[in-house]
Amino acid sequence: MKLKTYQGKTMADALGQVKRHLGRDAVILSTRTFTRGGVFGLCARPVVEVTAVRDLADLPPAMRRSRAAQPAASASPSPTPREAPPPRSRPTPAPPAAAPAPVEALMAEIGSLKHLVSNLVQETRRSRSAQAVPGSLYDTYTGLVSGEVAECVAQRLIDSVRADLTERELHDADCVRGRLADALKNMLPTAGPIQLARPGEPTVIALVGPTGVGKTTTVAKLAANFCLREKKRVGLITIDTYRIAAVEQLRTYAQIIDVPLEIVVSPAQLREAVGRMSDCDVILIDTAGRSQRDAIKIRELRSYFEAVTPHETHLVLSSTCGASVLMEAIERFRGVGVDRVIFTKLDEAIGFGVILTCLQKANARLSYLTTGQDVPDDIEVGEPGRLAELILCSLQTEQAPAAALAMEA
Ligand SMILES: Nc1nc2c(ncn2[C@@H]2O[C@H](COP(=O)(O)OP(=O)(O)O)[C@@H](O)[C@H]2O)c(=O)[nH]1
Ligand SMILES: [Mg+2]
Repeated sequence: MKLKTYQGKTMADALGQVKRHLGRDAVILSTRTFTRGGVFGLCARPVVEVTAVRDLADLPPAMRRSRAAQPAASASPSPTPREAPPPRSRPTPAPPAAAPAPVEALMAEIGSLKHLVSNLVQETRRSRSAQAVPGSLYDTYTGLVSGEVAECVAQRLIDSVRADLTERELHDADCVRGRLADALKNMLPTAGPIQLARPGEPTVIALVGPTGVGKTTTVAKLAANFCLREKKRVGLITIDTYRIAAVEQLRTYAQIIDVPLEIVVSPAQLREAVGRMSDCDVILIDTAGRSQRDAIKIRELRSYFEAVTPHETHLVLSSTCGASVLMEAIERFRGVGVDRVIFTKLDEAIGFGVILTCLQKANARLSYLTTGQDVPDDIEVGEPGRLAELILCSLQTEQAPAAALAMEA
Protein backbone atom coordinates (compact mmCIF):
# COMPACT_ATOMS: atom_id res chain seq x y z
CA MET A 1 0.00 0.00 0.00
CA LYS A 2 1.40 3.42 -0.91
CA LEU A 3 0.19 5.62 1.93
CA LYS A 4 2.17 8.79 2.42
CA THR A 5 2.12 11.25 5.27
CA TYR A 6 2.90 14.94 4.90
CA GLN A 7 3.22 17.54 7.64
CA GLY A 8 2.96 21.28 7.35
CA LYS A 9 2.37 24.37 9.48
CA THR A 10 -1.05 24.84 7.94
CA MET A 11 -3.53 22.71 6.08
CA ALA A 12 -2.73 24.57 2.89
CA ASP A 13 0.94 23.83 3.39
CA ALA A 14 0.34 20.10 3.97
CA LEU A 15 -2.09 19.84 1.06
CA GLY A 16 0.35 21.65 -1.18
CA GLN A 17 2.94 18.96 -0.44
CA VAL A 18 0.39 16.21 -1.16
CA LYS A 19 -0.40 17.81 -4.48
CA ARG A 20 3.25 18.29 -5.42
CA HIS A 21 4.28 14.72 -4.56
CA LEU A 22 1.20 12.66 -5.40
CA GLY A 23 -0.53 14.76 -8.05
CA ARG A 24 -3.87 16.58 -8.10
CA ASP A 25 -5.93 13.36 -8.01
CA ALA A 26 -4.40 12.15 -4.77
CA VAL A 27 -6.95 10.84 -2.27
CA ILE A 28 -6.79 12.13 1.29
CA LEU A 29 -7.34 9.38 3.81
CA SER A 30 -6.99 11.27 7.06
CA THR A 31 -5.82 14.50 8.59
CA ARG A 32 -4.90 15.44 12.10
CA THR A 33 -3.67 18.53 13.86
CA PHE A 34 -1.34 18.40 16.86
CA THR A 35 1.19 20.60 18.52
CA ARG A 36 4.94 20.10 18.68
CA GLY A 37 7.57 21.57 20.99
CA GLY A 38 7.01 24.17 23.72
CA VAL A 39 6.95 23.77 27.50
CA PHE A 40 3.68 23.01 29.26
CA GLY A 41 1.87 24.00 26.13
CA LEU A 42 3.61 27.35 25.85
CA CYS A 43 5.18 28.29 22.52
CA ALA A 44 4.06 24.96 20.98
CA ARG A 45 3.80 24.95 17.13
CA PRO A 46 0.71 23.58 15.43
CA VAL A 47 1.37 20.79 12.93
CA VAL A 48 -1.11 19.63 10.32
CA GLU A 49 -0.57 16.05 9.14
CA VAL A 50 -2.26 14.68 6.02
CA THR A 51 -2.17 11.02 5.04
CA ALA A 52 -2.90 10.42 1.36
CA VAL A 53 -2.52 7.97 -1.45
CA ARG A 54 -1.83 8.69 -5.14
CA ASP A 55 -4.84 6.76 -6.42
CA LEU A 56 -7.88 4.94 -5.01
CA ALA A 57 -6.62 1.83 -6.83
CA ASP A 58 -3.55 1.80 -4.55
CA LEU A 59 -5.73 0.94 -1.55
CA PRO A 60 -6.59 -2.65 -0.50
CA PRO A 61 -10.17 -3.59 -1.70
CA ALA A 62 -11.79 -3.34 1.76
CA MET A 63 -10.40 0.14 2.32
CA ARG A 64 -11.35 1.15 -1.22
CA ARG A 65 -14.97 0.18 -0.57
CA SER A 66 -15.18 2.09 2.67
CA ARG A 67 -13.57 5.09 1.00
CA ALA A 68 -15.99 4.81 -1.87
CA ALA A 69 -18.89 5.08 0.54
CA GLN A 70 -17.52 8.40 1.83
CA PRO A 71 -17.59 11.67 0.02
CA ALA A 72 -14.62 11.77 -2.28
CA ALA A 73 -11.75 13.90 -1.11
CA SER A 74 -8.72 14.60 -3.18
CA ALA A 75 -5.79 16.94 -2.87
CA SER A 76 -7.49 19.53 -5.02
CA PRO A 77 -11.28 19.70 -4.55
CA SER A 78 -11.63 20.29 -0.87
CA PRO A 79 -8.82 21.39 1.36
CA THR A 80 -11.18 21.25 4.35
CA PRO A 81 -11.18 17.61 5.41
CA ARG A 82 -13.91 16.26 7.61
CA GLU A 83 -11.75 14.87 10.38
CA ALA A 84 -9.84 17.93 11.43
CA PRO A 85 -10.77 21.58 11.38
CA PRO A 86 -8.19 23.88 9.84
CA PRO A 87 -5.84 25.50 12.34
CA ARG A 88 -7.50 28.47 13.96
CA SER A 89 -4.71 30.93 13.32
CA ARG A 90 -4.77 30.90 9.51
CA PRO A 91 -7.84 30.34 7.31
CA THR A 92 -7.60 27.60 4.71
CA PRO A 93 -7.01 29.01 1.25
CA ALA A 94 -9.48 28.39 -1.56
CA PRO A 95 -8.95 25.17 -3.56
CA PRO A 96 -6.81 25.56 -6.66
CA ALA A 97 -9.09 23.73 -9.09
CA ALA A 98 -11.96 21.25 -8.91
CA ALA A 99 -11.16 17.73 -10.07
CA PRO A 100 -14.01 15.38 -10.99
CA ALA A 101 -14.95 12.94 -8.23
CA PRO A 102 -14.50 9.28 -9.25
CA VAL A 103 -17.78 7.98 -10.74
CA GLU A 104 -17.43 4.76 -8.82
CA ALA A 105 -17.31 6.62 -5.52
CA LEU A 106 -20.26 8.80 -6.45
CA MET A 107 -22.38 5.84 -7.48
CA ALA A 108 -21.54 4.04 -4.25
CA GLU A 109 -22.41 7.15 -2.31
CA ILE A 110 -25.74 7.57 -4.11
CA GLY A 111 -26.47 3.90 -3.40
CA SER A 112 -25.75 4.26 0.29
CA LEU A 113 -27.79 7.47 0.49
CA LYS A 114 -30.74 5.78 -1.18
CA HIS A 115 -30.53 2.96 1.32
CA LEU A 116 -30.33 5.43 4.17
CA VAL A 117 -33.35 7.40 2.92
CA SER A 118 -35.44 4.28 2.41
CA ASN A 119 -34.55 3.08 5.92
CA LEU A 120 -35.46 6.49 7.29
CA VAL A 121 -38.80 6.49 5.47
CA GLN A 122 -39.55 3.02 6.78
CA GLU A 123 -38.57 3.96 10.28
CA THR A 124 -40.59 7.18 10.19
CA ARG A 125 -43.62 5.30 8.91
CA ARG A 126 -43.16 2.71 11.54
CA SER A 127 -42.81 5.16 14.36
CA ARG A 128 -45.72 7.27 13.16
CA SER A 129 -48.30 4.73 12.22
CA ALA A 130 -47.16 1.46 13.64
CA GLN A 131 -45.71 2.28 16.98
CA ALA A 132 -47.37 -0.75 18.41
CA VAL A 133 -46.35 -3.21 15.67
CA PRO A 134 -43.97 -5.74 17.20
CA GLY A 135 -40.87 -6.64 15.18
CA SER A 136 -42.13 -10.15 14.43
CA LEU A 137 -45.26 -8.74 12.74
CA TYR A 138 -43.63 -5.81 11.04
CA ASP A 139 -43.18 -7.55 7.66
CA THR A 140 -46.81 -8.64 7.78
CA TYR A 141 -47.88 -5.07 8.50
CA THR A 142 -45.84 -3.56 5.66
CA GLY A 143 -47.01 -6.35 3.31
CA LEU A 144 -50.63 -5.51 4.09
CA VAL A 145 -50.04 -1.81 3.57
CA SER A 146 -48.29 -2.35 0.24
CA GLY A 147 -51.20 -4.63 -0.74
CA GLU A 148 -53.47 -1.56 -0.50
CA VAL A 149 -54.78 -2.18 3.02
CA ALA A 150 -55.12 1.21 4.73
CA GLU A 151 -52.64 1.72 7.56
CA CYS A 152 -55.37 2.03 10.19
CA VAL A 153 -57.01 -1.20 8.99
CA ALA A 154 -53.65 -3.02 8.86
CA GLN A 155 -52.97 -1.82 12.39
CA ARG A 156 -56.30 -3.22 13.59
CA LEU A 157 -55.49 -6.57 11.98
CA ILE A 158 -52.07 -6.67 13.61
CA ASP A 159 -53.57 -5.76 17.00
CA SER A 160 -56.05 -8.57 16.68
CA VAL A 161 -53.33 -11.11 15.73
CA ARG A 162 -51.14 -9.97 18.59
CA ALA A 163 -53.90 -10.12 21.14
CA ASP A 164 -54.62 -13.76 20.33
CA LEU A 165 -51.10 -15.19 20.07
CA THR A 166 -48.40 -15.84 22.63
CA GLU A 167 -44.92 -14.38 22.16
CA ARG A 168 -43.70 -17.77 20.87
CA GLU A 169 -46.63 -18.12 18.45
CA LEU A 170 -45.90 -14.65 17.08
CA HIS A 171 -42.63 -16.04 15.72
CA ASP A 172 -44.37 -19.02 14.10
CA ALA A 173 -45.28 -18.04 10.51
CA ASP A 174 -48.09 -20.63 10.28
CA CYS A 175 -49.71 -19.43 13.51
CA VAL A 176 -49.54 -15.81 12.36
CA ARG A 177 -50.98 -16.68 8.94
CA GLY A 178 -53.85 -18.69 10.46
CA ARG A 179 -54.77 -15.98 12.92
CA LEU A 180 -54.45 -13.29 10.27
CA ALA A 181 -56.77 -15.24 7.96
CA ASP A 182 -59.37 -15.36 10.75
CA ALA A 183 -58.96 -11.67 11.52
CA LEU A 184 -59.33 -10.82 7.83
CA LYS A 185 -62.47 -12.94 7.50
CA ASN A 186 -64.01 -11.17 10.48
CA MET A 187 -63.31 -7.82 8.87
CA LEU A 188 -64.86 -8.64 5.49
CA PRO A 189 -68.62 -8.10 5.70
CA THR A 190 -70.46 -9.91 2.92
CA ALA A 191 -74.07 -9.88 1.84
CA GLY A 192 -74.12 -13.20 -0.01
CA PRO A 193 -75.70 -13.66 -3.44
CA ILE A 194 -78.87 -11.93 -4.67
CA GLN A 195 -81.82 -13.12 -2.62
CA LEU A 196 -84.89 -13.85 -4.69
CA ALA A 197 -88.17 -12.64 -3.27
CA ARG A 198 -91.20 -14.92 -2.95
CA PRO A 199 -92.02 -17.07 -6.01
CA GLY A 200 -94.36 -15.24 -8.34
CA GLU A 201 -92.97 -11.87 -7.30
CA PRO A 202 -90.12 -10.47 -9.40
CA THR A 203 -87.00 -9.44 -7.50
CA VAL A 204 -85.77 -6.10 -8.81
CA ILE A 205 -82.02 -5.61 -8.74
CA ALA A 206 -80.28 -2.41 -9.82
CA LEU A 207 -76.61 -1.94 -10.61
CA VAL A 208 -75.20 1.57 -10.31
CA GLY A 209 -71.72 3.01 -10.35
CA PRO A 210 -69.17 5.13 -12.18
CA THR A 211 -68.58 4.83 -15.93
CA GLY A 212 -66.63 1.89 -17.30
CA VAL A 213 -66.41 -0.14 -14.11
CA GLY A 214 -68.18 -3.14 -15.65
CA LYS A 215 -71.88 -2.65 -14.80
CA THR A 216 -73.26 -3.88 -18.13
CA THR A 217 -70.86 -6.84 -18.26
CA THR A 218 -71.83 -7.77 -14.71
CA VAL A 219 -75.55 -7.48 -15.50
CA ALA A 220 -74.94 -9.88 -18.41
CA LYS A 221 -73.01 -12.31 -16.18
CA LEU A 222 -75.77 -12.28 -13.54
CA ALA A 223 -78.50 -12.66 -16.18
CA ALA A 224 -76.74 -15.58 -17.84
CA ASN A 225 -76.17 -17.37 -14.54
CA PHE A 226 -79.78 -16.91 -13.36
CA CYS A 227 -81.16 -17.92 -16.72
CA LEU A 228 -78.85 -20.70 -17.88
CA ARG A 229 -77.68 -22.20 -14.59
CA GLU A 230 -80.54 -21.55 -12.16
CA LYS A 231 -83.26 -21.75 -14.81
CA LYS A 232 -84.92 -18.56 -13.61
CA ARG A 233 -86.95 -16.20 -15.78
CA VAL A 234 -84.90 -13.05 -16.22
CA GLY A 235 -85.84 -9.60 -17.55
CA LEU A 236 -83.37 -6.86 -18.41
CA ILE A 237 -84.04 -3.13 -18.31
CA THR A 238 -81.58 -0.44 -19.19
CA ILE A 239 -81.83 3.20 -18.36
CA ASP A 240 -78.47 3.75 -20.01
CA THR A 241 -79.59 5.61 -23.09
CA TYR A 242 -76.76 8.09 -23.06
CA ARG A 243 -74.76 6.06 -25.53
CA ILE A 244 -76.16 4.02 -28.41
CA ALA A 245 -73.29 1.59 -27.99
CA ALA A 246 -74.29 0.95 -24.38
CA VAL A 247 -77.80 -0.11 -25.42
CA GLU A 248 -76.43 -2.24 -28.25
CA GLN A 249 -74.00 -3.93 -25.85
CA LEU A 250 -76.82 -5.04 -23.54
CA ARG A 251 -79.11 -5.90 -26.47
CA THR A 252 -76.46 -8.28 -27.81
CA TYR A 253 -76.19 -10.02 -24.43
CA ALA A 254 -80.01 -10.18 -24.12
CA GLN A 255 -80.23 -11.83 -27.55
CA ILE A 256 -77.49 -14.37 -26.77
CA ILE A 257 -79.00 -15.32 -23.40
CA ASP A 258 -82.46 -15.03 -24.91
CA VAL A 259 -84.10 -12.78 -22.33
CA PRO A 260 -86.34 -9.73 -22.87
CA LEU A 261 -84.79 -6.26 -22.79
CA GLU A 262 -86.62 -2.97 -22.23
CA ILE A 263 -85.08 0.44 -22.81
CA VAL A 264 -86.53 3.23 -20.67
CA VAL A 265 -85.95 6.96 -20.60
CA SER A 266 -88.03 8.13 -17.63
CA PRO A 267 -89.00 6.98 -14.13
CA ALA A 268 -92.59 6.42 -15.35
CA GLN A 269 -91.38 4.18 -18.18
CA LEU A 270 -89.28 2.22 -15.72
CA ARG A 271 -92.36 1.58 -13.56
CA GLU A 272 -94.30 0.40 -16.61
CA ALA A 273 -91.47 -1.84 -17.84
CA VAL A 274 -91.21 -3.52 -14.45
CA GLY A 275 -94.97 -4.02 -14.56
CA ARG A 276 -94.71 -5.74 -17.95
CA MET A 277 -92.07 -8.11 -16.57
CA SER A 278 -94.20 -9.26 -13.64
CA ASP A 279 -93.83 -12.89 -14.70
CA CYS A 280 -90.04 -12.79 -14.30
CA ASP A 281 -88.23 -14.17 -11.24
CA VAL A 282 -85.57 -11.50 -11.42
CA ILE A 283 -85.37 -8.13 -13.17
CA LEU A 284 -81.91 -6.66 -13.59
CA ILE A 285 -81.66 -2.91 -14.17
CA ASP A 286 -78.54 -1.58 -15.87
CA THR A 287 -77.83 2.13 -15.49
CA ALA A 288 -75.66 4.65 -17.28
CA GLY A 289 -72.30 5.38 -15.79
CA ARG A 290 -72.56 8.47 -13.67
CA SER A 291 -69.48 10.34 -12.74
CA GLN A 292 -69.46 10.31 -8.98
CA ARG A 293 -68.88 14.06 -9.20
CA ASP A 294 -72.04 14.62 -11.23
CA ALA A 295 -74.56 15.31 -8.49
CA ILE A 296 -77.38 16.14 -10.98
CA LYS A 297 -77.18 12.77 -12.69
CA ILE A 298 -77.03 11.00 -9.37
CA ARG A 299 -80.20 12.84 -8.30
CA GLU A 300 -81.81 11.82 -11.58
CA LEU A 301 -80.97 8.21 -10.81
CA ARG A 302 -82.67 8.59 -7.45
CA SER A 303 -85.87 9.69 -9.16
CA TYR A 304 -85.89 6.39 -11.11
CA PHE A 305 -85.53 4.43 -7.88
CA GLU A 306 -88.33 6.40 -6.27
CA ALA A 307 -90.59 5.19 -9.10
CA VAL A 308 -89.45 1.58 -8.65
CA THR A 309 -87.80 0.68 -5.37
CA PRO A 310 -85.30 -2.08 -6.14
CA HIS A 311 -85.05 -4.96 -3.67
CA GLU A 312 -81.28 -4.60 -3.82
CA THR A 313 -79.08 -1.84 -5.23
CA HIS A 314 -75.51 -2.91 -5.91
CA LEU A 315 -72.80 -0.32 -6.32
CA VAL A 316 -70.29 -1.56 -8.89
CA LEU A 317 -66.69 -0.49 -8.26
CA SER A 318 -63.47 -1.35 -10.02
CA SER A 319 -60.76 -2.80 -7.81
CA THR A 320 -58.19 -1.16 -10.09
CA CYS A 321 -58.92 2.20 -8.45
CA GLY A 322 -57.28 3.62 -5.38
CA ALA A 323 -59.10 3.68 -2.03
CA SER A 324 -59.71 7.44 -2.06
CA VAL A 325 -61.49 7.35 -5.45
CA LEU A 326 -63.54 4.36 -4.34
CA MET A 327 -64.49 5.98 -1.06
CA GLU A 328 -65.65 9.09 -2.89
CA ALA A 329 -67.83 6.94 -5.17
CA ILE A 330 -69.30 5.10 -2.18
CA GLU A 331 -70.21 8.36 -0.48
CA ARG A 332 -71.80 9.82 -3.63
CA PHE A 333 -73.86 6.77 -4.48
CA ARG A 334 -75.13 6.32 -0.92
CA GLY A 335 -77.80 8.81 -1.95
CA VAL A 336 -79.40 6.31 -4.34
CA GLY A 337 -79.94 3.70 -1.65
CA VAL A 338 -76.94 1.47 -2.30
CA ASP A 339 -76.86 -1.48 0.06
CA ARG A 340 -74.23 -3.78 -1.47
CA VAL A 341 -70.96 -3.46 -3.32
CA ILE A 342 -69.66 -5.47 -6.27
CA PHE A 343 -65.93 -5.26 -6.93
CA THR A 344 -64.95 -5.85 -10.55
CA LYS A 345 -61.67 -6.41 -12.38
CA LEU A 346 -59.89 -8.31 -9.62
CA ASP A 347 -57.75 -9.70 -12.43
CA GLU A 348 -56.36 -6.20 -12.94
CA ALA A 349 -56.22 -5.05 -9.31
CA ILE A 350 -53.07 -3.53 -7.86
CA GLY A 351 -53.86 -5.09 -4.49
CA PHE A 352 -56.90 -6.83 -3.03
CA GLY A 353 -56.49 -4.91 0.20
CA VAL A 354 -58.37 -1.98 -1.32
CA ILE A 355 -61.58 -4.06 -1.09
CA LEU A 356 -61.05 -4.65 2.61
CA THR A 357 -60.19 -0.97 3.12
CA CYS A 358 -63.39 0.24 1.42
CA LEU A 359 -65.70 -2.26 3.10
CA GLN A 360 -64.25 -1.34 6.47
CA LYS A 361 -64.26 2.41 6.02
CA ALA A 362 -67.67 2.59 4.37
CA ASN A 363 -69.26 -0.06 6.56
CA ALA A 364 -70.52 -1.68 3.34
CA ARG A 365 -71.27 -5.30 2.45
CA LEU A 366 -69.76 -7.16 -0.46
CA SER A 367 -72.01 -9.10 -2.84
CA TYR A 368 -69.98 -10.22 -5.86
CA LEU A 369 -66.47 -10.18 -7.25
CA THR A 370 -65.69 -10.28 -10.93
CA THR A 371 -62.43 -11.64 -12.21
CA GLY A 372 -62.35 -11.12 -15.97
CA GLN A 373 -64.27 -10.21 -19.10
CA ASP A 374 -65.80 -13.61 -19.79
CA VAL A 375 -69.58 -13.77 -19.64
CA PRO A 376 -70.90 -15.68 -17.72
CA ASP A 377 -67.92 -17.30 -16.00
CA ASP A 378 -65.88 -14.50 -14.49
CA ILE A 379 -68.10 -13.73 -11.51
CA GLU A 380 -68.30 -15.20 -8.04
CA VAL A 381 -70.17 -14.53 -4.84
CA GLY A 382 -67.97 -12.48 -2.49
CA GLU A 383 -66.88 -14.89 0.20
CA PRO A 384 -64.77 -13.72 3.19
CA GLY A 385 -62.57 -16.84 3.28
CA ARG A 386 -61.71 -16.60 -0.40
CA LEU A 387 -60.95 -12.88 -0.23
CA ALA A 388 -58.86 -13.36 2.93
CA GLU A 389 -56.85 -16.06 1.11
CA LEU A 390 -56.36 -13.77 -1.88
CA ILE A 391 -55.05 -10.97 0.34
CA LEU A 392 -52.77 -13.40 2.19
CA CYS A 393 -51.58 -15.09 -0.99
CA SER A 394 -50.42 -11.88 -2.61
CA LEU A 395 -48.86 -10.89 0.74
CA GLN A 396 -46.90 -14.12 1.03
CA THR A 397 -45.74 -14.64 -2.50
CA GLU A 398 -45.25 -10.93 -3.20
CA GLN A 399 -46.70 -11.74 -6.59
CA ALA A 400 -48.98 -9.57 -8.63
CA PRO A 401 -52.59 -9.92 -7.40
CA ALA A 402 -53.56 -11.50 -10.73
CA ALA A 403 -51.10 -14.33 -10.06
CA ALA A 404 -52.61 -14.88 -6.61
CA LEU A 405 -56.03 -15.01 -8.27
CA ALA A 406 -54.83 -17.74 -10.64
CA MET A 407 -53.22 -19.69 -7.78
CA GLU A 408 -56.30 -19.51 -5.60
CA ALA A 409 -58.73 -20.38 -8.38
N1 LIG B 1 -60.42 -7.28 -16.82
C1 LIG B 1 -61.70 -7.14 -16.59
N2 LIG B 1 -62.44 -6.36 -17.39
C2 LIG B 1 -63.76 -6.25 -17.12
C3 LIG B 1 -64.37 -6.89 -16.03
N3 LIG B 1 -65.69 -6.54 -16.03
C4 LIG B 1 -65.86 -5.72 -17.10
N4 LIG B 1 -64.72 -5.53 -17.74
C5 LIG B 1 -64.46 -4.73 -18.94
O1 LIG B 1 -64.58 -3.36 -18.61
C6 LIG B 1 -65.03 -2.63 -19.75
C7 LIG B 1 -66.23 -1.77 -19.38
O2 LIG B 1 -67.28 -2.64 -19.04
P1 LIG B 1 -68.80 -2.20 -19.08
O3 LIG B 1 -69.59 -3.36 -18.61
O4 LIG B 1 -69.16 -1.64 -20.44
O5 LIG B 1 -68.77 -1.02 -18.03
P2 LIG B 1 -69.94 0.00 -17.62
O6 LIG B 1 -69.65 1.28 -18.33
O7 LIG B 1 -69.83 0.14 -16.16
O8 LIG B 1 -71.24 -0.62 -18.05
C8 LIG B 1 -65.33 -3.66 -20.81
O9 LIG B 1 -64.25 -3.74 -21.69
C9 LIG B 1 -65.47 -4.95 -20.04
O10 LIG B 1 -65.14 -6.09 -20.81
C10 LIG B 1 -63.54 -7.72 -15.18
O11 LIG B 1 -63.96 -8.32 -14.19
N5 LIG B 1 -62.22 -7.79 -15.51
MG1 LIG C 1 -72.73 0.09 -19.30
